[in-house]
Amino acid sequence: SPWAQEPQRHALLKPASKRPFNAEPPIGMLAENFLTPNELFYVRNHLPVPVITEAEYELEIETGCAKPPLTLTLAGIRALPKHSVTAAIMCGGNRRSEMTKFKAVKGLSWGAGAVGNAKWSGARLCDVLAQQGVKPDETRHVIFEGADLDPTSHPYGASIPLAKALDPRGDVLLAYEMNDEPLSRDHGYPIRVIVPGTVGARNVKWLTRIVVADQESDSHWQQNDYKGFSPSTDWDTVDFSKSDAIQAMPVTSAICTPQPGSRVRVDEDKDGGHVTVRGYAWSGGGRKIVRVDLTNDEGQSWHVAELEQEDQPDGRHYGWSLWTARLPVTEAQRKGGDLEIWAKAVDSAYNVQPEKFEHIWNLRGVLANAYHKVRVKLV
Ligand code: MTE
Ligand code: MO
Repeated sequence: SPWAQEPQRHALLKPASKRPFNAEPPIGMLAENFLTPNELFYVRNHLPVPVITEAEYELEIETGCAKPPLTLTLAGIRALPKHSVTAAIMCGGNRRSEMTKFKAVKGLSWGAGAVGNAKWSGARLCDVLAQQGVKPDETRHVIFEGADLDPTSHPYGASIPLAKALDPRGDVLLAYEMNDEPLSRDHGYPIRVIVPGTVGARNVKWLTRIVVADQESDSHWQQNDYKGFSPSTDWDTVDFSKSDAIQAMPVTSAICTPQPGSRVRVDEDKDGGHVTVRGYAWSGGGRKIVRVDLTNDEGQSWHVAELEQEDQPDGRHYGWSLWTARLPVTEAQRKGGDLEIWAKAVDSAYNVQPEKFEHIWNLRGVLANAYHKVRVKLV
């Protein structure tokens, strides 16, 4: 069985599916650490985890340039200049379970935990490609293939624009470390590509082949999945060839604590009762989070959260931001006993989350970035 050699996983990762293994950590724990602990980082596998030994591992690079294809070993990649970047990786289907409540979508029912933030280290892809003589070209693509094979022996694959791969500020890495540890098998041992600011699906794990090409990857996941559509497009009308593959992700945020349905204590202060709310926010394309707004009265009053984030320039701000807010609670809200808290984030382009899922609904349930709304009980 191809499933006989799956790795051990942390007991707190709750599977959305077991074969292939897909799981997110308890969302209540996500905002506890700026760098998500490796063993609690969500796992999204489409296929069985391949078995790769360091001795056998090879990465093939075909650039179509005058130079012959290059084969790199793990030692060869480790010998290149080492570069680190803090980047969140988020699945295109993160928060799908909220969108499907509006109207059913097809896909794994992710909560808000199909995201994690880590320090990734490895060689820069731009250095390797430049060394091979690859010249900037706005029309070309870089295709990545994994060692994980589907039942017809086709590998998992994805592609990104060549411009992103060659941009030194793009920070695309051939990564061998996650938070200063060697990559675990679930996260792509021994090498995965990290494409900061870009949807999880393009961050190909167990990377075995890189091809510079005139076309995007022809893989299922590039062509017929991970694309957005109009709310009026359904399975009988959808034409995947008509939509662009998702690359940079839109701005989003989520409330990690309190959890929906939980009983929340009101803190007594000299200026009245308050509840403390904590969560994450992130935007794709290196756009920094500039503000997170919270309301507990359906938007009549907003409260600006305090941000915890790395000091990185805008356009290269790939890590997530954690945030904390203290929300005042009125006497009437205390008497009523119920509170609904909403969060929305704003990025450096002043993009803001849409209020409702209704107008961004799409049949695959991707890009689910409406306000995060959490209802709690006050005690
Ligand atoms: N790479 C390979 N080879 N196979 C996969 O199934 N899944 C992709 C991406 N890279 C995948 C892959 C998807 S959809 C996501 S969201 C991220 O890996 C998840 O990365 P993680 O499991 O390290 O969190
Ligand atoms: Mo994903």
